[in-house]
Amino acid sequence: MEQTLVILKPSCVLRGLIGEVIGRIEKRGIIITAMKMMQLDEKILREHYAHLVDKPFFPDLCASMMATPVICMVLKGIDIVSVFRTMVGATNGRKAAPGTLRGDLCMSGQANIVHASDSPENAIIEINRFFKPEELTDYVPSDLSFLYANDELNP
Ligand code: IDP
Ligand code: MG
Repeated sequence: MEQTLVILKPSCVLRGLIGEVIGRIEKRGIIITAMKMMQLDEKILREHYAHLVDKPFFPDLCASMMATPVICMVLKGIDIVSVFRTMVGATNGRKAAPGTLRGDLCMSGQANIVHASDSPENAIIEINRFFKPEELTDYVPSDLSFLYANDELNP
């Protein structure tokens, strides 16, 4: 089953939204296979946001991502990368659709509470960037029949 890397940003931690976001993840039927609190530094952020290092807002983005420890999670599910990106919503919280995490819970293009991998290829790279192999689990609930149909589990 596919996995994705999620970071609950300092804007989520500081606003007391950790439980709300994790609650929505659980209620959707998404499996959490790894989770930890971590203080990010500039080195890991330059890798993680390599596509943004030349942007004028990069120093501010870095500072905002180092403001508090973050929560890093690995989520598992069928098509989880695209499912969770849809659940997160557009980058700018003011433009994100109602019902999405950003559309319901934030008003900013930068302090937008959640990071989620944007492709299965990047998810693998990002999981390995933020987690050591021994921190990952193969956990799946013993009975998946309440989450998915047989032909979804065994196509
Ligand atoms: P994403 O988080 O929706 O995948 P990206 O374009 O990958 O969006 O940008 C990564 C993060 O950089 C965003 O979540 C946001 O925190 C920040 N960011 C992106 N664009 C801007 C901007 O124009 N101004 C300030 N911060 C930005
Ligand atoms: Mg991105």
